Amino acid sequence: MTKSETRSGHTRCIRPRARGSATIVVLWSIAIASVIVAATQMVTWRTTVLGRAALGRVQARWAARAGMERVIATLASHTETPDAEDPMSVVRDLEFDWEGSLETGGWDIRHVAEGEEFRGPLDLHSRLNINSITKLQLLELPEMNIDTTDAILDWRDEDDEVQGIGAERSFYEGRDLGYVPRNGAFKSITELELVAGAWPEYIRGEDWNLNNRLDGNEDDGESSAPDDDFDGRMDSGWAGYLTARSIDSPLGRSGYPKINLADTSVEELMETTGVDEAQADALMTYGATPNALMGSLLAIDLAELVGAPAASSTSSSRRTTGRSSGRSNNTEQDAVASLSPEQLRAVFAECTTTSFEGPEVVSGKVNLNTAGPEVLRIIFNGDSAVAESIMAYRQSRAEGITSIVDLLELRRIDPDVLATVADQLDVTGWVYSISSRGKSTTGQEVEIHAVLDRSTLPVKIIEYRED
Ligand SMILES: [Ca+2]
Ligand SMILES: [Ca+2]
Ligand SMILES: [Ca+2]
Ligand SMILES: [Ca+2]
Repeated sequence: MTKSETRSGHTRCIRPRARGSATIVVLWSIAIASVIVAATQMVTWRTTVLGRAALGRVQARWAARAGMERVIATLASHTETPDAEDPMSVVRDLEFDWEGSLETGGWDIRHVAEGEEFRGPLDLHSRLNINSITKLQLLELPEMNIDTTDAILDWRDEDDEVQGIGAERSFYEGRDLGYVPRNGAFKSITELELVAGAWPEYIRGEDWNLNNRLDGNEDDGESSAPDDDFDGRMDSGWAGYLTARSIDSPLGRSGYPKINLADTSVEELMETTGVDEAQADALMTYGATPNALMGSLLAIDLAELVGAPAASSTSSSRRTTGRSSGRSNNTEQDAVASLSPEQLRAVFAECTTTSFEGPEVVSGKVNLNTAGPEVLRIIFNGDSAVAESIMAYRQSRAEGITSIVDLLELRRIDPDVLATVADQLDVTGWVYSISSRGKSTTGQEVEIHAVLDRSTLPVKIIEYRED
């Protein structure tokens, strides 16, 4: 008993202590456990949030990508089955693609051109190609001066001879710039920033990231770079009027490759364009002369171009008469009838004097249906009356301008002037710049910027970046 008493007494003495320390251990364990739980919860919560953000970004990215794929499909269908009578149809269809949604997000495609916002992708043929723009046209750009104009021409010409007051290799070497002029075609519009006197402010204007959209930092005055006038309108630099990406297509309005006037047959020309034998022969003779330009056909009579006698007015309007009189009279050079407006349209739609066989891409032309008034003014060497009359004419017809030959109907346009710039003009676009903003249902945003080329099929992505 005593033993047990003592034992129990002993135990009694010890137990409370043991119970106390056990309680402390338990309390500590609980405290530590709750810290661990809290920490784990925090980590889990963070992981979830991060996971959700990552998932949101993926969803936004795919929404943006879906918008781009939609545009690619529209572009491909217009290359495959072009509508020669309605060059504005591609513009309307692309406008229609400007927004769309998936289960997990949606896209928004728009662009600013000459200060105005438009839905859908930007036709890069609404701008002049930096590789074919002339000196007079360059001088029409805002803040442009003659030394920079010459330096731009020096950059792209193949020699090292300084033009006027331009800059060639020796200038760049003398300044230790670490680079010399390309002496070849500009590959991108940002390459222009390497040219002496071509400052980024002149080139980018307010569109600092060159996405053809007015972003927050581009319309907040001095609060962030770049400096802008905070007026809600995107004031473009040279990049708003120029591009290095537009490409001329070897395809005619029919969707088949264009006929090179220097390399065809009388039969092929007659069948494709509806000209008579003597006219076909004259077109081929002209096409074989060095530096033949399509534009000359707009200002100079075909007979005069090849030094042939002109057909009388009665035979000139009758294709069959022209052909038979030509045949009966084979000792002398055949009389050549003037091309009718209809024949001229067909010749411009399906023929070319440009060779598409070399390794270099052919610089793109300006699309008369999408160029803004300022680009049109620059092309016509600063003549704003011509630009306005082209804009008015285009807006009066739903299908737009179907052929450069249409411009001969405009009183304001001098055919001789038109002939000099005609080879820089077209009625359709082949290369498009797209800024597709994807937004997930959770609010994450991803912007895809891409340049798409439909001049041949399949449509090619020639530039791509994500922001
Ligand atoms: Ca040069
Ligand atoms: Ca921008
Ligand atoms: Ca700013
Ligand atoms: Ca502004």
